[in-house]
Amino acid sequence: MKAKSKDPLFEFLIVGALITGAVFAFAPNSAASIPVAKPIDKPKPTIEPVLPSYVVPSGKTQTLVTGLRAPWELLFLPDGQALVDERDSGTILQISKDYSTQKVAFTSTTPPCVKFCEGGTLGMAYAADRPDGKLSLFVFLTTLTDNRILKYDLDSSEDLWSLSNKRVLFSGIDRSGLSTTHNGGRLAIGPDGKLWVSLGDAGMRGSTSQNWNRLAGSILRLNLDGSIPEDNPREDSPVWAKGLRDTQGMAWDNFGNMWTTEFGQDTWDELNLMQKGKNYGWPIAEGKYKFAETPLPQGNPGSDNQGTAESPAPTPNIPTMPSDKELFNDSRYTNPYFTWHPEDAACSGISFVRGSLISACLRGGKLWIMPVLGDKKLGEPQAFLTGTFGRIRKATLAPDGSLWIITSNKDGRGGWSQGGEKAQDDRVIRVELKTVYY
Ligand SMILES: [Ca+2]
Repeated sequence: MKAKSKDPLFEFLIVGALITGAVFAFAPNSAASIPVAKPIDKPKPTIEPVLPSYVVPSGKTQTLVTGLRAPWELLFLPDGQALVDERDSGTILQISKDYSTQKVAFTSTTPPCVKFCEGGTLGMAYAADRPDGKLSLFVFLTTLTDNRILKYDLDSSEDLWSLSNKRVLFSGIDRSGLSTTHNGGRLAIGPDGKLWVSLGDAGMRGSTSQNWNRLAGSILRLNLDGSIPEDNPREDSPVWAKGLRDTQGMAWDNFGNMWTTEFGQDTWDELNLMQKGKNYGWPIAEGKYKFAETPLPQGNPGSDNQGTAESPAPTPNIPTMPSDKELFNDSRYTNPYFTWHPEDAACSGISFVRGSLISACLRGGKLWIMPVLGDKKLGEPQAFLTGTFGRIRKATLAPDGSLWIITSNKDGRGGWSQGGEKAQDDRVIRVELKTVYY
């Protein structure tokens, strides 16, 4: 019997065809092409990556509270209700969830000055530094003799907040003579849990702002009991930075960097990146330029260039000094990160909100928003709400993710028109935000 032919080449081709067919049959895309080895699947991330983004107003706004007069600070409490204070009346009000207001306390019934006042009941901040996590409220107050920080117990009962146990935490901060100018006055609890205080030069320029032994013209850093932290730049000194003319805004971004807004004299307002122990140049520099200082006038030392578009700032006695001629470059002093002309800025409060630094501007009547692009790196400022609500003192992140702003049209600087009418009151306005990806 003739054995079947077992041609080795024939057998190789048959076996090869069978194997290839089997491989193609089991391949997921058998119609595709030659199978290739698949990489081992990596575990899928359970959290979506956060895209670089920041926030800006969406265009939707809503007036929540009317009838205020020169509100200066707006804070949200842990239960979602808010506190707002009025600079001149010394009233601290609660804004309840239905947007009604109730008086919580008076800091003082004595106005600290008569005309062109910048002082009064200014910044507020709170911390849970009492037993059982109970709260304390810190309030910045200008008196007839000084600027000082009050501390209260802050408690709530049946949705109503109250203040008690008023005491003076820290006093003796310089104030100017007639018109209480350049007080600074913002308070904040920093990421380090300390109480931060932004000040102005009290109208005394270099004699305070360039003197480390004077409180005015500085950023102060305190423990919550009013004592001096051991890791401040100078031993037994609350002064953390110097060379400031009038700083009313402090905020920390997600990299932990501290940013401040500062009113300039005539030509340049500033945004500063704050660093421990640094000197920010006033009055040797204004903005990024050398400041041509002239002798201080007697009496009223001048006020911040916060005047309105219609009404120039009340800066009698101070001659206009051209300070944009010579760039300032001196390693002993730190130049600002951004500058604006006062008519476009005069920014008071600043907040960090979801990737944005948001500064609220008086004379400019707008929000300047700066995207935080990285560590110590900001995108170009963008302007929003220009002229819509008049002078804006502060913008605060609300618990629902929107922004609440407080106007300052009744602060004695002429007032802005609202809808063609001179503003009759100050307001709290809700500004809806939208996210911008880049
Ligand atoms: Ca400066």
